Amino acid sequence: MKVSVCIVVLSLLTLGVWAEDGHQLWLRVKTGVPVNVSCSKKSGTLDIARQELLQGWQGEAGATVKLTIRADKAIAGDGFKLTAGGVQANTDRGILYGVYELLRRQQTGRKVNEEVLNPSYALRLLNHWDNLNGTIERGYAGHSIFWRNGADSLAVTEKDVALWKAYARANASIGINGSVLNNVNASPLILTAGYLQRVKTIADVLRPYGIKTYLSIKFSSPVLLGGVKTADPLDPDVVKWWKAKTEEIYRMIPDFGGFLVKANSEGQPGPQDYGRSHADGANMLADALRPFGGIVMWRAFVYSASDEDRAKQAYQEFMPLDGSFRENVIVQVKNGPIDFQPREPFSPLFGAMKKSSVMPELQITQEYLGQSIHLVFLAPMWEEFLQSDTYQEGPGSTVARCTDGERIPGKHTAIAGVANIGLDPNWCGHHFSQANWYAFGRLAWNNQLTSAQIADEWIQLTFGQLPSEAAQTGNLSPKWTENFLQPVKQMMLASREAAVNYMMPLGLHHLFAANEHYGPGPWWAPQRVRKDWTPPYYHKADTLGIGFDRTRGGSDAVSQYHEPLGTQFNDVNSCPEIYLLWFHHLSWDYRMKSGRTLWEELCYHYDAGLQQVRQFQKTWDSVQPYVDQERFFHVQSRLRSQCLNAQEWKDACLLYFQQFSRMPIPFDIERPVHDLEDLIRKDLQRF
Ligand code: GCW
Repeated sequence: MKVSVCIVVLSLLTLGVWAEDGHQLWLRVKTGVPVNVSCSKKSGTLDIARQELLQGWQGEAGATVKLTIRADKAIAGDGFKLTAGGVQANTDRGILYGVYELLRRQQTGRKVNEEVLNPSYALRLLNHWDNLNGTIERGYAGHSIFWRNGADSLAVTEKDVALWKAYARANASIGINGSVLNNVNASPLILTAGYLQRVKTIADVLRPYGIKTYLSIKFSSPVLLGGVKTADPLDPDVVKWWKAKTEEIYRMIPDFGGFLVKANSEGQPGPQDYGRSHADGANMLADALRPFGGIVMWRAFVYSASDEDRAKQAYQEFMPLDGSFRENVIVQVKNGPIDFQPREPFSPLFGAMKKSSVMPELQITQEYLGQSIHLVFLAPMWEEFLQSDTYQEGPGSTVARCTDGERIPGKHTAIAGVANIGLDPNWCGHHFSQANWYAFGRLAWNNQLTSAQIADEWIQLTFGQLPSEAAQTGNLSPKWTENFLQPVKQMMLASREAAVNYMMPLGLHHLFAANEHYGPGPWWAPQRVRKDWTPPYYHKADTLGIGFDRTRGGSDAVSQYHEPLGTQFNDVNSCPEIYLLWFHHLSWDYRMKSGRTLWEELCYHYDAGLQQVRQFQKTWDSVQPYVDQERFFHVQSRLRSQCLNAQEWKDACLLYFQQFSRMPIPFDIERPVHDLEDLIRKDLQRF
């Protein structure tokens, strides 16, 4: 018995198959090649840089790497220069990023040429929607790494510190330099002494890794905590309260980053409760922060239950305020006009507000993209968004260029991603969701990177082996590249379009079952629920057709886009088919470019999505010899659940819409396997 166990273990080891919970993310190197590091300065950040080199060096054995802090006109902000002999930067943080880049190149077998690399955005932030009781809004990877419930909720343990360090290191390795530690649906308690003390402790751990700490605040805090009668931003007592609170924070955390605010949105209090504008609210906080160099990130995610098309409301609210925000306010805008759907056109606020700093908010946590069950690589979605042309000053004014300071010289350039990190051993719930954390950081650093390059790097770092080890196991060999890297990369790159196909193709959006935003619920529309929170508001299916008419004859959302884009979206013949039902209500027999009817095309998309997931299963099974068992089986089991869910999406949407189209599902498509009544019953039972 013992002998056979030994043989199994030995053969697993020789196959390179080792147990693995994924906790190491893309940072797996334990023993580097010997190297000398020389640096004329000492600091916590530089110590980390040195340590990383000693641990991860894969270059020439015994080489000396020089870390030089010297101003250079070509190097901007956190940027750095890679040279033959080492890394040069303006700041310690720049050195750290340079070291991570150097190691990444070595570990993925890329060349290190003399090159300057500057970040696209000065501020590259994670937004944690972590509640102070430890739960995470839209979190699918366990509880918060920062907060917990119970009697010992504020005690800082060694385990906490170790985890925060590992978190900070992972972020630093991809250039993330800020963390908002709590949910935008903020508890006022975050600003009380006990919690601020914990924030200070976290800030002290994150600081050497170049990460600044920020907090979400509740606008009514002066009333809830300070006994002030109002939270009116123009009231002197309110101004005084925020000033004092801000000073208190900076006494504890001198490099505190600032506040993130969700106001007058989804029931949160805000300046409009007192007849004031978003600018009044943001500016009051900005004034309190300015003496310390802090910033306000004010969210544009606002909409009300009015008759106005929800997709138009943020623009209507914020455009008139352009030019009235203080210099240290950044307006934070979600990528799409609705809400992190599998596919949306970009929000028209990008390229529109020219006198304010505007930052994109992306969602790394897969609230609407299969959560931590589905394998969906989000880089293609973000690439599509960043490379969308706003035409704000003629062609080439991509969202990327309008937000990184190139086209609209904003005072601040920034980007945020809603984190997908929790206490699960693998941090993100799904091993492949780690790739989304990674991709966000890489794109925040360089918004011109392609999804393919990011996938390539991530796969190599996460599943590959070091050049020094690969010599023995053959893991970077052509065989590994052909049998593992290429198919897995293809799967990742196809995965977002697959999700769009089986959930909401051709511009459909928000067809989710209530609240949980996972399964399908195109039918869901109880009387008591706000219309704009129900799927029929978005798909508008009836016997005549389907889609939201946002043309000039409809809600006219198209006119919020610059020309010629507005006209392109408005005209059904030039509107890209990926956005067709976002902008148009069309008859079921509308002729698509393929020659099929709209109904048939919809059917083929839903089916194609399901088939794609089946293909992912085949791909993943085929790479088993190259993956450790733990991660292999975990992903395999998630793919099975994804496949079941994709089948539900297809069946639910096709059978539901078929009641209106009254047309057959094309006969070469696999038949639904569910009954519509069962799916609806199952869904409604949850409420
Ligand atoms: O996407 C929606 C989510 C809410 C979230 C809100 C927001 C934090 O369903 O859970 O609240 O957006 O972004 O404020």
